[in-house]
Amino acid sequence: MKINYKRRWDEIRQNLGDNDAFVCSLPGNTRYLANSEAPPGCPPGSTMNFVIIPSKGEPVAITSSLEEHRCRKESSIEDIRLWTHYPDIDSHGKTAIDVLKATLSEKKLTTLYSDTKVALGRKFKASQNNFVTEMRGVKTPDELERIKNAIKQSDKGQEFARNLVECGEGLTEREVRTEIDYFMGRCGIQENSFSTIIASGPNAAHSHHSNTNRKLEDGDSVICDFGVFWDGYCSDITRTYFVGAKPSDELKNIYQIVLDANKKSINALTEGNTGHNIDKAGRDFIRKKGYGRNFVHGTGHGFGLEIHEFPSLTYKSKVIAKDSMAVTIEPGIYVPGKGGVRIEDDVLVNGNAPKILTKAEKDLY
Ligand SMILES: [Mn+2]
Repeated sequence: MKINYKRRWDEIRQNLGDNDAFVCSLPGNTRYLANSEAPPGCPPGSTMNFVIIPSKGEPVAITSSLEEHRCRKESSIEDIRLWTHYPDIDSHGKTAIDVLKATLSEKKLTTLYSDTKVALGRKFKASQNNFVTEMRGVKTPDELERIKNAIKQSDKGQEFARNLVECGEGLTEREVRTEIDYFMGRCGIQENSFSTIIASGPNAAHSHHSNTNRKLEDGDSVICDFGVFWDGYCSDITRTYFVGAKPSDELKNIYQIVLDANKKSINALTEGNTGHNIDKAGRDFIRKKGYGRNFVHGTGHGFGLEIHEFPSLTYKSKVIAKDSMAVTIEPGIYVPGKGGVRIEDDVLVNGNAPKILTKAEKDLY
C-alpha cells in the first residue's frame, strides 16, 4: 500500500485555522510529511530541516546541499530548496533558516503554526502547535502495514534471542547483542530502531543498561530489548529470558508479576481510557505484590516513525487513548543486586479489544 501523503497534508491544511502555513522541523514530523519510508538516517533525522505545508499550494522542503541526492530520491515533495555556505554550490541561501524565511516571504506566508519554537523575526508571527506531532499518534492502514512488517522481524529476533540466551552461559552481553543484530540484519531490516539492549544478571536491575563484557551466568535474568526499522517504521519489543531456562523461585515470581501487570495494562488499553489509568492498571498490581518502588519507569509510549513518540503512557499522562494508536506496554521490576524483568509488547488500540501486535512468546517460565 502506497503512503498517502496528500491525505496528511490536507488534514493539516484543514486544521490551520486562520494561519497561512504549518512549518515542521521535528525529524519525525518532516519524515511524516516528506519521506516516511526512509529510515531516520545518519545522524538521525538529518535529511529535511523544514517542511512547509501552506494553506494553499504545494508543500516545500528545505535541506542542505549535502542531502540533495537522498532527498530528491526519497521525497514526496517536489519543491526542494537547498542551503549551503559553500559559494561554488547552487543554493537558495546560506543556512536553513535563511531559506525558510526567503521561502515564506516569497509565498507571502506570515502567520504560522510551527511544531517547535522558531525565531523568525518580526516579519512573521509563529505560534507553537502540537497538531502534527499528535496526529501521528493515530496510525493509518498504510502505516500499520509497515509497523506490522517491522514487528515480524523483531519477533523473529526474539525467537533467536531466546535460544541464544537460554544456552548462552559464558557469552558476553556484547556478543549476544552482536549475534542478534547480525541475525536481524540478515533478515533485511533497514536498521535497528535503537541500540539493542542486553542486560544480564545484576545489570538487569538497571532499566536502561548499556551492554558490557559481563559474561552470562547460569540462572541470570537477561533483558533483551530491541526493535527494527522496516520501510521507515519501527518496532520495539522486550522479553526477559533466563540462562539455563530455570529461574530461581524469586525471579520466577517476579517474572509472573510483570507478565500479569503487562496483561492488566494491555486490557486497560481501551478507546477513551486515560494514559494514567493504563499505567495504573499494571502499577497497582505490582505495588500490591510489594514491588511498587521497583517499577521505575512509565508503562509505555507511542512508536511509529520514531521509537518514542506521542502518546506517552505514564502515571502523570492525561492523554486519551484513541482507536488505532500504536503503543508499547512495558512494565518492569528491577531489584538492585539481583536482576530484573521487563516484558514489552506493541499494542494497537481497537475499541474495547486491544490488538497485541507482537507475537513472540512470553508465557515462558
Ligand atoms: Mn519501549
